[in-house]
Amino acid sequence: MGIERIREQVFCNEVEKALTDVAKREYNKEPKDLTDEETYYSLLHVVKDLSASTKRISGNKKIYYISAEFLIGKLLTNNLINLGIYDRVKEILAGYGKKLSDIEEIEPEPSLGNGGLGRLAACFLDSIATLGLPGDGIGLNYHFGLFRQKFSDRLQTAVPDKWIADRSWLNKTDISFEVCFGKKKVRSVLYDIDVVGYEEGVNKLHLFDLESVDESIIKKGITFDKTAIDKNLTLFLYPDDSDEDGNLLRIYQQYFMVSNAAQLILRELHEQQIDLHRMYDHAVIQINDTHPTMVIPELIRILTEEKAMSMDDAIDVVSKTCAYTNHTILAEALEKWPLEYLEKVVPQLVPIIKELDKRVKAKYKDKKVQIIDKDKRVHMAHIDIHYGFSVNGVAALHTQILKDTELNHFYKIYPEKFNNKTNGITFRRWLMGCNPALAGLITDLTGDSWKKDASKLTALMEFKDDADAAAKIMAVKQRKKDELCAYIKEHEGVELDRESIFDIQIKRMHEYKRQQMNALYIIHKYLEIKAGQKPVRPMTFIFGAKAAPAYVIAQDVIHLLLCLQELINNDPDVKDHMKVVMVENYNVTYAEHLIPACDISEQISLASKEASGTGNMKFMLNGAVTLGTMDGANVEIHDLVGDDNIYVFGKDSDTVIKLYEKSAYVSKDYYKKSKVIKEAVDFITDKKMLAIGHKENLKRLQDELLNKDWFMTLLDLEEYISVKDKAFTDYEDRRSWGKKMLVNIAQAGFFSSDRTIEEYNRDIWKLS
Ligand code: 26V
Repeated sequence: MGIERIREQVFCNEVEKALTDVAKREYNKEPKDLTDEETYYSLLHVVKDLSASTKRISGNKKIYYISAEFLIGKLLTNNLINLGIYDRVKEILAGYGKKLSDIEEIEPEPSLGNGGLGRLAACFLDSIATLGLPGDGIGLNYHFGLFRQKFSDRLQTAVPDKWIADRSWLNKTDISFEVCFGKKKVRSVLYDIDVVGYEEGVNKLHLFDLESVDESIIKKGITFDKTAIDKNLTLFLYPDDSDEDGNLLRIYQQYFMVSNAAQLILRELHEQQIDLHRMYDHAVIQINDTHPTMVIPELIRILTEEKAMSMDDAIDVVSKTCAYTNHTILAEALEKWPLEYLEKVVPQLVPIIKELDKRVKAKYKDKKVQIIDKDKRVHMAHIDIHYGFSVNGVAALHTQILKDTELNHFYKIYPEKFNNKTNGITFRRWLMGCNPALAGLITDLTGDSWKKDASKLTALMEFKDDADAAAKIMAVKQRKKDELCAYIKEHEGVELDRESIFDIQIKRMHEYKRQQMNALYIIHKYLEIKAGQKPVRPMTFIFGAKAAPAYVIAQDVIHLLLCLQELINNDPDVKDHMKVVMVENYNVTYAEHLIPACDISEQISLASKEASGTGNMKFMLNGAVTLGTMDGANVEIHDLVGDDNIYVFGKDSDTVIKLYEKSAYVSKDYYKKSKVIKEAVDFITDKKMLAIGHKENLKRLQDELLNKDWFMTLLDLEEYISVKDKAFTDYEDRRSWGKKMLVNIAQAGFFSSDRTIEEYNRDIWKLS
């Protein structure tokens, strides 16, 4: 028996003993007599103890990943896998007549993120620890996170999501800092969550909370007094910012996050007696989108005001410590705070920001690179680019667009700062965790070296003409589809056809992602079936998405989908040929059930708008075939799998960018030209729809498509319909479809976040 195996056995015996001890102490029961809930809390206890006794990763230099979001998902399974005891715990529980999957259900999901940006941060923490790199996340401990979505009257409503239970993965520390907003002072309390690397040591996710936070100020839904800063700061992620108080609250939250981050980092450097003039040799700060940007002026402020450093030196040191990642080119998401707001919230930073701006203006005449513009708005990304040493985009195409257009003025000044880091996903959660059957099959076919080196997945390519291997992959898919049918029946009350094609679009609800285009396809199919044209095989369309509460059109698209669900699933002529289901409160846990069961992965954003996408990678890894535009990382997926193993459609990014430049897109023209488009768009307000839904919402959405359609839905609709029809037809050639699935899985290794983090470390962080 190898040393590793012996260690594992000792560890496993310890686990069983520890579980017995906890059950006795906490519940005065034998483990076999515990309820599922008691079993979960006992396991939580045991796993927390185990990770606390695992070595803390350390080194000469450390990465601090500051992010407003960490969408970590449930942690029990993940931690069991990474501690190397998942199978053993499953066995132990089976011995007590329990299923680990039932125990997993008990865990509340922390809702500390909104979408791809937050989930990426969580994957990165997993990979940083797995690679044994010293690196901690720093963010906020939102008590209610992002809202919980409920459907009522086919509309989205938002309610608080209380994810923190008495016992959770959070460990309260004795670290606490004072944070000043001008003369107003509040105190923080730090909570940590252990981040366990796969068969490695642990790092930390540091989540700061407000000491005086008060949950009782929440009124109806998710409303509360936005001005009660000393009570509300860490209640919600992305509180409504449709008014001034909401905007100010966002700035309060951001400063609270970075002031705490700066104090924590300086405290750790002080403990190691580091000369702050060489801070960059020991610390690197990755700024995840612009939300943490104020860490730059805040560090400069502390170094000059409290550490007696000269302004020149402080700017130099901080600029060599901070690196920025851009995650979007959408104008509305690029933060520009009115100087007046910053004066109200953080007056102490304003002189520093003005100084940074003055230096830029003295050096560069180009107005596009100013920090403070003529309307006195502070461009947060511009601070990052001038006063950080690295600027990266998150997929090859995205970085190219930043260089060529969006940030071209900066690229001309600092070409050496720009670099690409194509996103990735952790295979521990998105394959081993959510699809153990597929992980096992890959190991049976190729060995398990892919677990430590995902590029080894290409060994599967040897089986690309092996009918037996393809059949096994398809059998796993069918098993996951069966499981999903049961899950959706339980959670949504909708019965799905296990033999239909599962076509899935799950992501934030946004016009640029074009869920509305998918809806128009569904209408088109519905009309075809009503006219007697039946599909060869039934089709199932699944959606999951939350819409920002103040984003009206996004709410309308949800309404449209829920109306279609009602209409189609109850129409006797149609329901045996197609089903629509929009799942409620889509989150990481739901994704873990949906992704392994997917046949066709919908990645249909308007080219140039989706920075990368990471769901596309998760689907590919689980053997779904992509139907997508040449946008974000879809471009790289296409390069890897080739034309035969992906369905591509739509205008490319150059064409789209030119259409915007010339204001040349007129949606009405497409509507008038095409019968198919006209029929689908008209149907949104058909009397059948109005009998189910609200005229106000449906009409508003239809008018938007006809008169504005900013994200060019109708531009690509006809091609989308024909390419999607082709994919559905090809699906019937089961042998060749199995091969497509296999090639997708085999080529997915590039999208491991371990690869992404190795590149961040090699090019940006340079941790020794
Ligand atoms: C902006 C806003 C503005 C309005 C309120 C809610 C909200 C929430 C987040 C953001 C930032 C959007 C940035 C973002 O999430 N980008 C996504 O980052 C992923 C990881 O890099 C990437 O895969 C997605 O393509 C990109 O959309």
